[in-house]
Amino acid sequence: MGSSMMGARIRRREDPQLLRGEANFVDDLKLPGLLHAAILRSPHGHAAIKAIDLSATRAAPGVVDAFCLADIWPENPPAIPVLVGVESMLQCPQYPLAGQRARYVGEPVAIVVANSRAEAEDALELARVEYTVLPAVVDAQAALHPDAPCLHDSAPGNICARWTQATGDAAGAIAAADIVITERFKMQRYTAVPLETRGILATPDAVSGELTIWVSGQWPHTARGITAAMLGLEERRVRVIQPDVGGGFGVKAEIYPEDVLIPLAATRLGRPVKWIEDRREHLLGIAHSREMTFDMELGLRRDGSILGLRVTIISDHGAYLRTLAMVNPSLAATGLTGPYDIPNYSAEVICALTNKSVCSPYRGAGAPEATFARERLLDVAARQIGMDPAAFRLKNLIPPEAMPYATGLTSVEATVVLDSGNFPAALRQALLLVDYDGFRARQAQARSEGRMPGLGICMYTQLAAVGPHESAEVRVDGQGNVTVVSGAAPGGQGTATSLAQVVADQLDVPMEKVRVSFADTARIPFGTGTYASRNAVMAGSAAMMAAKRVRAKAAQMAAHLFECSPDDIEWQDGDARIVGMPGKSCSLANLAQAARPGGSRPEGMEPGLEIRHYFETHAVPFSYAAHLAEVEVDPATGGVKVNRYIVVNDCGKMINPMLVEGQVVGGIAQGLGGALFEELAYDSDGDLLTTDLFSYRLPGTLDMPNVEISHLISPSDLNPLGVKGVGEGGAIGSHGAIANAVEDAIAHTGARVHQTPLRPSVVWALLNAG
Ligand code: SMO
Repeated sequence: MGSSMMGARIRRREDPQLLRGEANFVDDLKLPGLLHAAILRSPHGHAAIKAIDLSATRAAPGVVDAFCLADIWPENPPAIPVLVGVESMLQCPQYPLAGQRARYVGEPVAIVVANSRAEAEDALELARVEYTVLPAVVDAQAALHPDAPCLHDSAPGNICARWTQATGDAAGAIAAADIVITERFKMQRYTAVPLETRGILATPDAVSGELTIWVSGQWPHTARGITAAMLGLEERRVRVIQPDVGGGFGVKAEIYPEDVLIPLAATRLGRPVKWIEDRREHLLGIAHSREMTFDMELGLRRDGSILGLRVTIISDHGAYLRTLAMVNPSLAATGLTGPYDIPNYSAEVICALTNKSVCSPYRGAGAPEATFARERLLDVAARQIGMDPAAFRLKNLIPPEAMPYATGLTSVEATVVLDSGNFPAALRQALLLVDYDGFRARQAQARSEGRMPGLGICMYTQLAAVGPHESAEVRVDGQGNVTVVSGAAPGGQGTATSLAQVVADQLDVPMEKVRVSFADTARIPFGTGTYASRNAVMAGSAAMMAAKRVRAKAAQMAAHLFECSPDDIEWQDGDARIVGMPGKSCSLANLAQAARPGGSRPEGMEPGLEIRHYFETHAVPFSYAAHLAEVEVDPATGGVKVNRYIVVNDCGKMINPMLVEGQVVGGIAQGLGGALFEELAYDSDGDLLTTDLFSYRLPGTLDMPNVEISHLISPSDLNPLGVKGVGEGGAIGSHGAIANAVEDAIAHTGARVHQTPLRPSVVWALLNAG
C-alpha cells in the first residue's frame, strides 16, 4: 500500500494521554451514589471456618451491606469455572467466598460495602470469624508426602492433576546414551506486579435491567460470560468494559472471587459498587506464578548430540484451580524441547496443591520456567562433556531446513509445530554481536584480577498467539473517518497504535483518520482478548482483513458510480479512480456517503462502508530469540550486575519495530526481576512474608542494562500479516541467560546454580559454600 505504515517506527498514540495523567483507569471512574467494598480475608493459611458473625459489621457507620457465602448461597454456591484443564484434573474449585474452610492467607471470607472504603475497612475489623487453625502445607514436595495435610477431599495426596507428555522413546534413548546428566532446577514463586492493581466497578440500571461492569482485565467477553453464569444473569444484560489498563501480563486474565462479588453487591443494592485492590491485597491475592521444580535426565552421545530428555515437573498450584488452571504446567511440559532437536522426550507433570495463593499464567506462562530449566541443563551438559556451550547448542538446534518442525507435542492451547525460523542463525548473530571469542579472553584477564564476569546464553521458542478467533469491525463514515472496533483488550502495550497502522495501511489513509476502540462487549458481539502474545497476530489480522474487505467494497461502490468494472478501479492517495483516467476520482468519504442506506448501490450490496471480520485459526506461530547476558558478580557481596544484554529476535514481520522492542525490553525487565530478586515467600504456616514493595523487590531502572536488539524476520504463513507474537518473549529468555551468566562467572570456584532468584545472599552463599 502506498502509505506503507507497515513496519514503521511510529510513536504510540496512547502515550500523550498516559503521560499527562489523562488516561481512565477503573479507579478514575466516578459515578453518583458510588459505594465502596472491602474484603475480609483469611489470616490463616489453612483453617476451618466454624462461624461468621457480621452483625457488628453491618451496624457500623456507613455500612450498607455485608455478607458471607452462606448469606447468599446457603447451599450449592457457584464455582469459578476451569476453562483450561486436562483430562486427569480433579475438581478443586474456588467459590466467590470461602465457606467451611479457608485454604490460603488472603482468601476472601466476607465482603462489606459502605459509603467509603475507609468505613468499609473499619467495619471489617468488627467481623467475628471463628476459625480452627489446621496444619498448613506450603511446599509442593512436602504436599506430596503421604502424611501431608490434605487441602481438598476431592484431591487425595494433594495432586490435582498428573499426566505425561511424550514423543519418541525417552527412556530407551537415555538407556542407550553414552552420558546421562541428572539435575534438578527450581524457579521460585513470583508474579507480574503491574503498576495498576486489579479493580472493578459494577453498576446496575434499574430501568434497562442491565449491569455494567468496568474491570481492569484482559478478556471482557469471557468475563461477561462467567459473571453472568455465576450470578444467574442473562448474558445480554451484562456489559463488560475494560477501560485503560496499567498492565495485565496474564494475571488479570484470571477470574477472581472479587469479579463476582462486586457485581453481586451492586445487583443486591441497586447501586454502583467499586473495589480497588490495594498493594497488599494484590501480592496476597493476584495470580502467583512460576513456581516449578524440574527433575531432568538428559541422554547424550559422546559427540554432544542429544538423544533424549526425561523430566518430572512438579508445579506448585496453590490452593485452588481457577479458570486458567492447567496453562502453566502444560506450556512448560510442551515447551521444554524449545528450539532443539530432541526426538525422544517425556515429561511427567505433577500439579500439587499447597496453602498458598492460586497459581496462574504470567507473561510466558510456563515457558520461562521450562526455558530456564532447559538452558541451565544444557550448560551443565556442555561443561560435563567439555564442549563450549555455544557450540553444544549449535550442534543440537533444529536446522532451518527442518522447518516447519512438528515436535509431536500438543499443549492445552495448541499443537506444537515450529512454523518457521533459523535458530542457528539467531545464535550465531548474537555471538558475533557480543564478540564471544573476545569475551573469553576478557574474562580470563578479569579473573586474574580477582573479578568475576560471566556470559550466559539462552535460546527459546514461544507459542506466540493462540486462536481460535479475534474480531474487528472497520467502518468508514461520510467524513472519511475510519473507526476500528476490535475484540482485543490490551493492557498498555500499544495495540491502538499497531491496529491503526494496519488499517491506515490497507485503506491508504493517514493514521490520524483511524480511531481504534476495543474492550467493550456492547460494541462487538464476540471478542477474545489479550493473552498469549496474540494481539498483533489475531487482532491485527482481523483488522487487516476487515479493512481489506472495506476497500474491496469501496472499489465496487466506485465502479458503480463510474459505471465501470471494479477491475478498472485503482487507488491513489486514498482516492478511487478509473485506471488511466486521472481526472475522475472519488474520495473514501464520498464513497461512504454514496454507500449509505437509502442510496443507489450495486445489486446485492449491503449498505454502509463497514465490515466485521472474524479471523479464525487454530494454528499457532512460534517466535524465538537468542538472549545473551553479560554479568559481573561481586565476589565480596554476591551482587550481580547485568552489564550487557543482547537479543536476536525473530517474531516474523513487524507492524512497528519500536513497539516490538518495547515489549522485548519490558519482558526482560520482568525476567531479570525474577532471575535476581523477586519472590513471593511464605513461612511454614502459610503466611506471606512479602506483602509490600519493600520486601518484594522489583527491578528498577538502575538494575537494567541497555538491551541491544536486532531482528531476523521469518514471516509466518499462518496469518495474512506474516507476524508472530512477541509480547511475552523477553520474559521467557532472560532467566536462562542471566542464570547461565552467573554460573559462568562463578563456576571456576566450583559453585553451581540450580534455582532463582539469584539474590546477593544466595550467590554469596554459593561462592562461600566450599
Ligand atoms: S501469561 Mo498470558 O496473558 O498468555
